[in-house]
Amino acid sequence: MDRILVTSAIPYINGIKHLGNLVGSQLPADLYARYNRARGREVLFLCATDEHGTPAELAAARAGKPVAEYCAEMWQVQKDLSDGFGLSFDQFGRSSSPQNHALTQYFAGRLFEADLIEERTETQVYSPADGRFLPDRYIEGTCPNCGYDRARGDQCENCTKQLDPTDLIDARSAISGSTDLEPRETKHLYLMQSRMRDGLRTWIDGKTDWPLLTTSIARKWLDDGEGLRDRGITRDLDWGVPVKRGTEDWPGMEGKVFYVWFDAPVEYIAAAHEWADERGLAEADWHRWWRTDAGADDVRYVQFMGKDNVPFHTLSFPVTIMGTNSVGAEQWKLVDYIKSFNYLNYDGGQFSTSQGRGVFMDQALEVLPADYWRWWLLRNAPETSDAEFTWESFQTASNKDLADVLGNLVSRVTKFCRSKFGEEVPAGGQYGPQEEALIADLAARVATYTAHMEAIEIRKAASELRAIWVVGNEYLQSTAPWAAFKEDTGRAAAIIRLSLNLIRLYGILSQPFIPNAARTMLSSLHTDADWPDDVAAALTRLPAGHAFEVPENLFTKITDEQRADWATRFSGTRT
Ligand code: B3M
Ligand code: ZN
Repeated sequence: MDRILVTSAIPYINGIKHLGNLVGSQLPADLYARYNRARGREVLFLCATDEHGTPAELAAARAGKPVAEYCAEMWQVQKDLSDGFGLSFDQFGRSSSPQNHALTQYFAGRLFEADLIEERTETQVYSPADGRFLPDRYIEGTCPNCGYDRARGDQCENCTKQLDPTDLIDARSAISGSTDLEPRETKHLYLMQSRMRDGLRTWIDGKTDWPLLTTSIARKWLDDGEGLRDRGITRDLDWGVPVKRGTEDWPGMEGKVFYVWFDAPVEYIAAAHEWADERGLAEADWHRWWRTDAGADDVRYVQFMGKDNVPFHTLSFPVTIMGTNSVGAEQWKLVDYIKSFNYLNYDGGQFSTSQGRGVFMDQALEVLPADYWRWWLLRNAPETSDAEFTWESFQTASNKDLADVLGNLVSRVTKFCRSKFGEEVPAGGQYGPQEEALIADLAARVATYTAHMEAIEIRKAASELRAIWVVGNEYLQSTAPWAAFKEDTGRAAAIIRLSLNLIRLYGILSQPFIPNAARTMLSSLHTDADWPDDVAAALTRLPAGHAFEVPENLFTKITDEQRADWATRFSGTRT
């Protein structure tokens, strides 16, 4: 496969994401996209903000802003933070884009043709004072279970009991406070997922190489009768994609919008359309990524997401794609591999957006540059079980791996060379048995690292990368060029020549994890970043006489005072 399509779950627009969100999809997706680019493959890496639904409306109302304005502002905030973390999206789109409106309506039309959408009439709470139907979350009242007077129509926050709006005592509108609420009939569209059960099962059965976390969730939902029940895909809201069949109005559905989980995955496709439009490219340029009838057959499509998003990506969205492909000539691409993640916890509890608990993306960058965070988060990615962030573990990983091992090697080698041989790769001496042993060891390790990256085994890849840094340090320690220099300048020159090439190798291999440090390493060596398929050859790439500069220190250590300070600063909840 020479072309790789990568998508990350698209973050909700309401508010800044915490580190648990980041490591659950966007960051590992970036790792994989960067790795594939480093291998010379053509990559399209897409993400976006998920802008529809009640949470967006409520957050805008809390901010006292029209929802469109709120979303535009928060998109910019999230975009800047993703740039800050070095997330190398080719497009960071918006699910509210015109392209997504059109594509969502197109898919709905095709699903209707495929007999996978049904109209149903149901009864919901209407508020004449607000002039609208109220979704469960917009209804408040007293909890029949505990007496809490601000329970919501779907759940009591105080005692956690699941509720129906009709259970509430003295129910009122959360928008206007009006208690004049009445049941009214309203029509909605249902996606008949249950009709696709067999097709979905066959498809999932074929995915024997997928992570167990992904397939076990998919199977659980397939087996459980509830899991694949037909889902309402429309809502009585103002903000969202208006319900249409393609470009035509849908009789009886005036004033309604699609449910956020119907249009959000379509944004993966729409983001490619946005990408092409913003660059003045043709339709064919994004179709070749997404339509197998238009050149996307040789694309490998990999999705990244937290485990709570898996049902939507293994069941609902595939129904949209398979159903659409069953009518008409246009054939859309199904996902080839789904990498999903468990949760990251924060210091003995959970990260929580609603409670403001943990470290959020903006705060993290105020404390330290992105590479420190990227390294810790990816090295501890919650792949096979939940993981836990503690400041101690963060301090240790940063100080040991980044500062002591990698940073120290780069600084010792370049500074020693500058002081003894000047700022160019020294000539003289020859590689001997120690170099041969190192090269053989590294060749095996680079092969292992590559295999882990291909398999998206992130923790394993990180620990192999760390081992690759460590063997370089051990080599330097045992060959001791500073001592050798006094007896045999040629020998010291050979060791340093190899070590400078080692820095180049590390720069290339480390790019997906710590892109900023890697860029500094490679640019201070004035070198390219060809993937080291042949490690021995790669370690001779910088010849004697090749000029370099001593880079700034790559990493500084986290002091105990800083650690204690941050632990206190981030112990409470954010306001
Ligand atoms: N916004 C949920 C989440 O951020 C949702 C993902 C949509 S992916 C199409 O966890
Ligand atoms: Zn209660």
